[in-house]
Amino acid sequence: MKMTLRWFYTADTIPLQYMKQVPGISGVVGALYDVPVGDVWEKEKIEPMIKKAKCAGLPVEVIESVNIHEEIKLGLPTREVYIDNYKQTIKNLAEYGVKVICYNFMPIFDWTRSSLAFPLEDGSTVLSYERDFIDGVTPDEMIKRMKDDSGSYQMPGWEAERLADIEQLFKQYETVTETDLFHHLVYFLESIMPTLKETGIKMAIHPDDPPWSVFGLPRILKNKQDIERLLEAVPEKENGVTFCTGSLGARQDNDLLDIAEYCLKQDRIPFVHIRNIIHTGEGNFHEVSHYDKSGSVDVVGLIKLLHQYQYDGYVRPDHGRMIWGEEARPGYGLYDRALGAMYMTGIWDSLEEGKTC
Ligand SMILES: [Mn+2]
Repeated sequence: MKMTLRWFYTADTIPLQYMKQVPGISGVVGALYDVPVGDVWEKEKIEPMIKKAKCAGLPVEVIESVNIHEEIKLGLPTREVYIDNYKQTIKNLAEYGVKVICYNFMPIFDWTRSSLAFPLEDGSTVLSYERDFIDGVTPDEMIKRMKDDSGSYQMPGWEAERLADIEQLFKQYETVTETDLFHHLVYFLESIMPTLKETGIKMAIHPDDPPWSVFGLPRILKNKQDIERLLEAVPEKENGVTFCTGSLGARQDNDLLDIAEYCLKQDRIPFVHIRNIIHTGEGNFHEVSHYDKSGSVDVVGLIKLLHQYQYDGYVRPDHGRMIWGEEARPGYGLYDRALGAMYMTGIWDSLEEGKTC
């Protein structure tokens, strides 16, 4: 298990040195934030990002995310240009030591929440999801809420330019079924497969967040059945999953350990996001600390399972609470993620000890 932290590069308020001070951190999960979705990530831009992290002693071997252009998701003939660009981006990233690319295939919205600062009893704040709220607002109102809640921070996946023409985007998806969307994903993966084989890079799809349809848009990565269908349709190891406990765990009928074991058996999890949440009603949940007893996710069980499979891929604490008066991008303060990282490393190490007895 390689423990990492997500890093927002030039937009991050947390110095790399602080991340390095968290014991057991082996690298950061990086990205470029000034390249429009669909354009090639040029080497001139990749190099300074990778170098900056490397100089701080934190290699970037995972990228989160190289987002997929809507025309690929929509399956339009013009997707070929964007697929070619994606292949070039993969080649460029491979030259700088990148091993895994995290991405998602959710139409329009990367992830959705009703609040980015839901107060917990202990005075900390977290991200939350209330089904009735989301069901009762328009996408425009939703975008405004996200913008207001995030203050001056740019939330990943909520880039203003991309969401400017929201009505047009929704119109384009009117005739796209879940089956269509799935075929478009398979087409994309098959098209880039030779490049993945040539470079050794693995793709790790992030599950839908939340794992059900929002605003009537199709969703194809919600549960075990969806994951099975994808792994079987494109059986190469380069087609993997970002196992996100917070996303998949938002559905009470998802058995996280069962899904994880299904994927681990086939070596199909290049990247793990560990986030704990608590269910507060059907379709309602909020995030909590990574501590197992804080929420509904069996964090200890998952790490035991990873250890059982001698997992050597990348893990990162996903969203943390905002604690100790820290001001940072919602979900991505340093303090609670550092606690989470140490907690997970501690569980892992205790299992290592057990092995030698
Ligand atoms: Mn995640």
